[in-house]
Formats: sequence, structure tokens, C-alpha cells
Amino acid sequence: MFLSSSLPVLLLCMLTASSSEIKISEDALKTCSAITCGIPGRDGRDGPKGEKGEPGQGLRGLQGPPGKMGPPGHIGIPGVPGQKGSKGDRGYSSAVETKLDNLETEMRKLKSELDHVKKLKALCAELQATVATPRNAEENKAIQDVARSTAFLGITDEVTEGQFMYVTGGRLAYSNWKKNEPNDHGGEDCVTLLEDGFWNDISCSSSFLAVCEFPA
Ligand code: MFU
Ligand code: CA
Ligand code: CA
Repeated sequence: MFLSSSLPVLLLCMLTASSSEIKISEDALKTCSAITCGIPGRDGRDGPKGEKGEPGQGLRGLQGPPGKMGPPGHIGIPGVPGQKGSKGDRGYSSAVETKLDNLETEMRKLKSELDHVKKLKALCAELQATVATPRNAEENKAIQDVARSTAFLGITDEVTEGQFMYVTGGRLAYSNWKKNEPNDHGGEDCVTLLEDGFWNDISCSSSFLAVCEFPA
């Protein structure tokens, strides 16, 4: 530090001394400063701080304690939906409503069946006749011959299921059911005479011929 910073000043001072022919007066010598006369001056001020050096080769210190907890992170994306839960109990009112619905459906069906039978009667009544009701094999054959295809008879069990009656009133005096009939298949309360002469109970909403019977 001393050499590098004071060397240029010292050199200048020596040159001046060697090239001079003029005698330096006593007074000049007295006023000569320490620097121009070759006498080492005081240390200069410290230079600017140097750049940071390379890390040393010594052992690293121990790892410090963990830092403070950071701020909370962002809210994550929603998770996948959970599994479907088991079916809940059917509420009381829902059970009652179901029963009501069933009753209403049944009522509508009965009403339409009754309407159908009433129409048949009304149809024949216009002709002052009634829907054919065979009371014996002979009458059954006569109606079969007239119809020549499946035809409604004036017989129904719509009043009491399984109890067939004439639409004009009274219990059956004669029947000619086909094998395994009547079976009330899906609810059948009207009766048809088939081409072969046997009977089948059928839905009153079905469409078939109606044979009207005139009093003799
Ligand atoms: C029989 C009949 C019914 C209906 C059905 C298609 O039931 O008794 O009346 O015609 O066939 C299985
Ligand atoms: Ca029936
Ligand atoms: Ca039937």
C-alpha cells in the first residue's frame, strides 16, 4: 500500500533534482516540502474497498435453524366428486301419493270400461235390442254365425271380479269358455265370442263387433 501509492510522487522529485543547474538557495531549501525533497511523507488515505473475494476453503458452519413459516399458498383446484350416496327412504307423503296415483289409474280404467259397456248397451238399445247374450249352445251358435269373427257379448264381471253377469242383469245361465279362460289377463272384464264359438274374457277397451239381440 505504501509503495504503490507513493512511488509516482517520489520519481518526479528525483528528476527535478538531477537536471537542475541552478543552485537551490538556502531559503528555497527551507521552504521545500517533505515530498519534493525526497523525504517519505506520511501514509496516504486508505483506497476504496476491493471486490469481494472468493469464498474461503475453510469448513462450512453448521446449518442454521429453519426460517419463519411463509405466507399461505393459493387455494387448490376442487377435488373429484365423492361417490353417490345410498338411496334414501321414501317419504311418507310420497308413499301415500303413489297409492293415490294407483287408485286414480284404476278408477280411470274402470270408468272407461263401464263407458264401453254402456255404449254397447246404448248402441243396441237404439235398435230396441240388447247386446247378444247366448243362454244355450244353440243361441251361442246363432250369434257365432252372425258375427263370423270375434264379437262382444253382453256379459261382464266388472261389478265383482270373477263373477260374470249379463249386462241386462242376472247371473250366467250358460257359458262356453275357451280352455284357461276367463283369466282376467291384465284385468279383463268384458267377454268376446271367438270365431270357434268359445268365450274369452277381454279388456273392455278393446274394439270388437257387438252383436245386438232383438226380442223375438
Ligand atoms: C290370453 C287371453 C287374453 C288375451 C291374451 C292376448 O291371455 O286370455 O284375453 O287375449 O291372450 C294369455
Ligand atoms: Ca275380470
Ligand atoms: Ca282372457
